[in-house]
Amino acid sequence: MKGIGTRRWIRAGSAALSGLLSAGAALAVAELGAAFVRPEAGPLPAVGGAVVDRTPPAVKDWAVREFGTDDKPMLLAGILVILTLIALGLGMSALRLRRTATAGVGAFGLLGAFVAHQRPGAGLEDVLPSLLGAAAGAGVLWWLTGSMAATHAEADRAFDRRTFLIGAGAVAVGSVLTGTAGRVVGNGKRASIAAFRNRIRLPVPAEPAPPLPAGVDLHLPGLSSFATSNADFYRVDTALVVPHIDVRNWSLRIHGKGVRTPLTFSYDDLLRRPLIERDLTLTCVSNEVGGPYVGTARWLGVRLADLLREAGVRPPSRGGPADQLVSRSTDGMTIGTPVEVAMDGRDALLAVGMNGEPLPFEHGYPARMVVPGLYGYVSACKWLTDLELTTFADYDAYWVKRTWSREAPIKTQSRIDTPKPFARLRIGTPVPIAGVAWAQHRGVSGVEVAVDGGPWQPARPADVPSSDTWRQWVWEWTPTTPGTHRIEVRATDSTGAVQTDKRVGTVPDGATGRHSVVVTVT
Ligand SMILES: Nc1nc2c(c(=O)[nH]1)N[C@H]1C(S)=C(S)[C@@H](COP(=O)(O)O)O[C@H]1N2
Ligand SMILES: [Mo]
Repeated sequence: MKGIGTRRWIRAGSAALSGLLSAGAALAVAELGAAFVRPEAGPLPAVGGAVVDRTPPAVKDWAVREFGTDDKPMLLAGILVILTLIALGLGMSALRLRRTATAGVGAFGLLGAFVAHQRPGAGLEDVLPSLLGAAAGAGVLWWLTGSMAATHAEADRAFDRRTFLIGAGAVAVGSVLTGTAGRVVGNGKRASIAAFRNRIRLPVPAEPAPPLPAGVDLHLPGLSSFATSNADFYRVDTALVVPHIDVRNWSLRIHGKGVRTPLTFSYDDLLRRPLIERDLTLTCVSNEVGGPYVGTARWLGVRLADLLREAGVRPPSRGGPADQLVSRSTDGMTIGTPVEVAMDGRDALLAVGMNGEPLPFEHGYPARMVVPGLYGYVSACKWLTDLELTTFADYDAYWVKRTWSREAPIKTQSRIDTPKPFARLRIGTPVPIAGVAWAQHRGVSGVEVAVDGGPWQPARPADVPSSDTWRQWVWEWTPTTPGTHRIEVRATDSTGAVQTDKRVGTVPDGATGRHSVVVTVT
């Protein structure tokens, strides 16, 4: 016969397991609920989204630096770890305080429901996944701990391991089935929206992109290609769940200060308008010197200025009262763009196509903004649903509330793509030093390379279709001395301004400094 001590341990372990199973059941039921309501209503995305929105900029910057695009899985993993600890705690306390612990599960459900209800675009139904989940979790905890919450002496008699294990097993199986059902329903909905997107035939552009000069791409190994494929295009956003918008229930509204005729467009309305196609380079303000958050795509879209003029909007220079255009997305992002810039004749687009297909879901389907010359956080709202004319004095957009600048034109930058850091080069063998440089809307006029702080050598810039794209460059180097060498690059924009060597961080309006690569010559 086992000693009392061992039995207590077994009961404690069973209680802890009950807590975990309760949380698992809650999440599974919530997953199923969210599949029917909307994915963002699930407690994990809702709480995660709330955490993202409240993360201090310094912490967010650290997370992006440490984990890059993996910051989101890391956040969800962090939430799951905390949830697991709470679940273990509630399970253990159910040993003595069954009612309180069960109520605790309910309280977490209420919290989840409250947070889900506060998320952008949420309706009353967004509370359902958390509430149903909490009910399931509370029920499971109450049921599994039924024979535990008594005095030790009683419980030692009442607790039957076999009965408990059968119950626990049933709960586990039920949770897996429920969670899987949720996944299946959710995936099914996304698949049907994806199938709809796949059937879209984008119209032929009224104004095709100017033909690319033959020499835009130097086709060197290790050098970023001039055109970035959708699969390779960087992604930066706050969305824990990539919005899958059904265009049949989608519209875009233009309204606000100085708008004579508020307008609303359906997806088909947009596709019926004359579309223009442009190669444009997009850059993120969070891109460190030498970083990867930059890419060039062929965008298809409506000229933003046309839509604004149709709504009766005048830029500030022509007496318009609004100097800020705030774009809003279905996931609650707000991005503020100077009206003057949107209407100054540059190819500011309300884009529907990217590299010959409808926008990928990750890149803003069904419609997004692309404004050459401005960092993404002040110009490139994805999953767009609303354009409001207002003033910078009256309204701060999402990132501006979080210490970033109101206005952020792109700073001239250049990057060495090849050779890679710490590459081994051979003495006496010529090697191409190559990369990309960008200064959208001003254009890159020249690129220079220096070795070990020596004289600046002119690199050969590739062709470009306009001033709105990045520019490849190459400089051939024949190493003559063994050892480590530092290769540095700088670009000059078309105004004649040379890229500064002054190192500043990404906050508040973009990093400066020069990219360099250290190589070993043997
Ligand atoms: N809805 C929404 N749009 C957004 C963002 C976002 O977080 N949410 N991020 C912006 C930022 S900071 C950048 S740099 C670009 C990146 O666009 P991409 O992910 O298509 O490369 O999208 C912009 N548009
Ligand atoms: Mo960005």
